[in-house]
Amino acid sequence: MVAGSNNVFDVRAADGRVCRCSLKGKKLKTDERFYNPLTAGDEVTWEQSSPDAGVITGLQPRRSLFWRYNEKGKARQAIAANMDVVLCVASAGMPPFRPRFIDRVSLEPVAAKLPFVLVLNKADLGIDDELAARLVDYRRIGFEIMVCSVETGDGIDQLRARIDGKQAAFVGQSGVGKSSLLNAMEAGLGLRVGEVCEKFERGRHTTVAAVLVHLADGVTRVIDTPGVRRFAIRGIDPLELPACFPELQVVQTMCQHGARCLHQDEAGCGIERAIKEGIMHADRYESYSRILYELQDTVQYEKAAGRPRPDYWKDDKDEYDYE
Ligand SMILES: Nc1nc2c(ncn2[C@@H]2O[C@H](COP(=O)(O)OP(=O)(O)OP(=O)(O)O)[C@@H](O)[C@H]2O)c(=O)[nH]1
Ligand SMILES: [Mg+2]
Ligand SMILES: [Zn+2]
Repeated sequence: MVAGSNNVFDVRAADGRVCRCSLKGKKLKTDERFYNPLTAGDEVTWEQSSPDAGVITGLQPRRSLFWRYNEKGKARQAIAANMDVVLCVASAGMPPFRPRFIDRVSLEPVAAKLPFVLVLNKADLGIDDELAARLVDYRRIGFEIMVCSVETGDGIDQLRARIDGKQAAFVGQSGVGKSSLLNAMEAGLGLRVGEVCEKFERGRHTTVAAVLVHLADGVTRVIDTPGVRRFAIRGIDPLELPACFPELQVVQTMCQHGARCLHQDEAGCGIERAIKEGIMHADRYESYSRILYELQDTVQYEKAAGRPRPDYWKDDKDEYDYE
């Protein structure tokens, strides 16, 4: 499946032809409820109905999936499927670098042990000391970092080499330059690129739906995804959250309750010392605590009420709330 929504999906046949397809019965049988039945990168079974059209009959098991929680639909929203690597694109400026957004995006790849690369684009706008220090810290906890600029061309060849022969999903805030990077890696892709709003320094959601594109070598595939404002997390057991933060594996060895410690004021918890000793960055701990609170709050609410939590976590209140 290369792209699609609203029961119109483009499927790429083995010979490279793209056929416009609908879903048989408008639904697919899946174990879990999703906001959208299919996303870019999915592999499907389908039947040809005319030379350029067909009907999708089933979804092949996904080898990997990148998703977020859709607040409106109250379900997981699949963003990209079957990728070998997730590249989270961030920018040095316009829009500003948002580490807590990156932390959220990294959870699923870290938990699934899926290769994860943090791509810092717009390096031409300058990397200040604070940003440089964060990159060093992300590298320290095991994230792969690549620095590049579409403007100067720096790092583009390295990025192209990193995804060679793979299916690679590009995710991140709107306006960081995901589509621009893909266009820079290969002439003729022609993905739409948008301006960044000067006033709020944020993108304009130029890419509106995920799309899978085959590069000219015939084997490398990239998935361009729309930028999201807020990256909600649901459906992770709070006790499993620490496993999504590599540095907490070290911290737990300093806690009396070990792997059962959630690092929130428990007796004998080592988190304070760990932050002082530089084992966990204070801002990463802030990220972790906020997500934990969100997860616990949902779990506790739903346990008490026996129904889904109401949607009071509206995302549009704060222009600058990117996490
Ligand atoms: N200065 C500078 N600007 C860049 C760079 N890369 C992209 N841009 C600009 O950033 C703006 C947004 O780029 P897009 O490629 O549309 O960003 P996107 O991440 O695809 O955004 P969405 O599709 O909305 O998620 C455009 O005006 C680009 O020209 C870069 O390396 N440096
Ligand atoms: Mg785009
Ligand atoms: Zn602890």
